[in-house]
Amino acid sequence: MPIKACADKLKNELEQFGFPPVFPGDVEEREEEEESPDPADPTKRAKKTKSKVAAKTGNMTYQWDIMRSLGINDHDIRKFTDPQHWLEYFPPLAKEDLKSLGVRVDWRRSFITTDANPYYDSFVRWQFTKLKERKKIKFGKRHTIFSPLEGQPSMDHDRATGEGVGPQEYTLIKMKVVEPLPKSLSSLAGHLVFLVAATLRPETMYGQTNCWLHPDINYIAFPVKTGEVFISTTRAALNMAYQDFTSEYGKTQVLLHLKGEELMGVALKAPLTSYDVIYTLPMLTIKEDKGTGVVTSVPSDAPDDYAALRDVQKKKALRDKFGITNEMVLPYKPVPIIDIPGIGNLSAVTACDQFKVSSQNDKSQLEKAKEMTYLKGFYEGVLLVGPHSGKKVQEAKKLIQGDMVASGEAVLYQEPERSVTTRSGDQCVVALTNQWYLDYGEPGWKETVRNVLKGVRTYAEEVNNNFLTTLDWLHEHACSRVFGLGTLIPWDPKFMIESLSDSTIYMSYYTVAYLLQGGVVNGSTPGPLGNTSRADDSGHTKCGDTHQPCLVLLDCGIATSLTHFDLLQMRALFTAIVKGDLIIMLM
Ligand code: ANZ
Repeated sequence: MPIKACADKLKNELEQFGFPPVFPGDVEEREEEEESPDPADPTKRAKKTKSKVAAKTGNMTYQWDIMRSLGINDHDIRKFTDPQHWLEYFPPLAKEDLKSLGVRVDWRRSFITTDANPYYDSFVRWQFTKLKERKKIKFGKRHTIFSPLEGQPSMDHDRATGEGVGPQEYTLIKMKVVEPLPKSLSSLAGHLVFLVAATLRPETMYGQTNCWLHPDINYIAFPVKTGEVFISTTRAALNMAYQDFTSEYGKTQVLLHLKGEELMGVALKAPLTSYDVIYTLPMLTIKEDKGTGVVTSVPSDAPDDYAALRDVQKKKALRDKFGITNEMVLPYKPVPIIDIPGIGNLSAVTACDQFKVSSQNDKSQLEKAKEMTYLKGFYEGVLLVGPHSGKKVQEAKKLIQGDMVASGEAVLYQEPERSVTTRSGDQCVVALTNQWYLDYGEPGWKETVRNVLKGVRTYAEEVNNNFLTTLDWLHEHACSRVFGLGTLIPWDPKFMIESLSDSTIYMSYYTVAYLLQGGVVNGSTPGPLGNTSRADDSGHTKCGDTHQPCLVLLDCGIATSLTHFDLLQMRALFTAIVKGDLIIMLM
């Protein structure tokens, strides 16, 4: 995938800037461009320069410059527009470097891991055919981190930033704009218009007192499939468009561009709250790159909301600036909806008082207040209102979410937990995409793995615990893609096998590679075993059918964090179990 992305980038540069290319501006200027701050979050670019890509490229923007910095001449650089050339050019150089480092390697076991090598290709096809036969691979629409530019899911190793980041589910609360529509929305007359607030706390909707918007953030109004009109940030709308909210997949039709300040003091009907009408008010700490930029306010349980509501109630100048009248703010008081033992039924109020939070900008004290209320609220809080009154928050959360979704008052929405950018620089969304996936969530398969784990002795107890935790959350995992290099899915060759899925047990290939290939990395000549057969469509090769015990060596080198390490090992375990082979894990 990165090879294909770099080859394509180079090709585009040559098409755009000629050969040898003449780029606009000199290198210094280009580096400055790269460092200019992101208007939404000035701290962001500073971090970006330390990213993996920046560390590897020294901040060079063009692929051409990167190739040149490797000492490759202009004529030869051109050849790198073909991704296959990378596979021929770099392996011998890497081998020389490793040799000069004094690394002791059995070079007979070197091989290339794409379909450029028919032996490895067969091995992967065999593995996936087996998984398919045992019904462990399924097809369907899944939520995945997705690059709109590349038109396909973006897996960990495709990313420049955001490794390990997954989709985060929010409940979108539909807050209906009361008719007649205010002046700024008058062109939408005849439509049902909703401000959609992203929340992780649907069970607190009984305590809503107002809705927050940032006066300086840009919002858009766009139609969704149901005929209703939603208002959110453009970024959130794009995520929704990739989750089948809009009539055309991946597209939003913008009806209106609006600045937050144009939407202040708008009257709304919100679900579950005891207040008949609530109003939009300004909050200056809203983040543009999180949720929809529309935030519902629950001052009884959210310290941020209590502090901000107090600000608007106390500061007349602030109200006047945004045309907020007294009736929109002063009558609204925090409503007791959840009791937290030891803190009480207005936990945010208690916490803000205890930590002397001075305003919505008092970040450090707000953090302490949130720490005190959130965790305890989730585990020990008990709901005081509504049909689920008396139930624990933990339990009520899903029930209330389900009720609101069923009644059409809320919808489920996902976005990346944190910003994810691809190696080609695209900002990822969460998309519903059709793909092949490994069903690691299947209870029977999980149970087998759990039983195997009982017999696994680990040096540290923590490792075992991490395995069990990973096993708990592991669920469906996409294993197909449409872009990059690799092995085609044997039964559906318009898809390719995602490259971490094909390599969960690739370490076992080392045990036979020297017999099959004898060190010819692309397998172009047969090795000592003289096996020239390519896998047939069932993926069977001589190697696969002899059913040799499969030795799975797990490679710490590709694990970037403990979580990843667990995940890879766990996936290897799932795969190996299906094949009924012997597993030896080296940790
Ligand atoms: C109602 C609510 C009640 C919330 C409650 C919290 C506590 P974390 O956990 O940090 O991800 N929110 C949503 N979008 C936001 C944005 N763009 N900028 C600032 N805050 C935003 O926070 C999720 C919560 O942050 C969401 O859940 C929302 O407030 C707020 F007792 O909704 B909550």
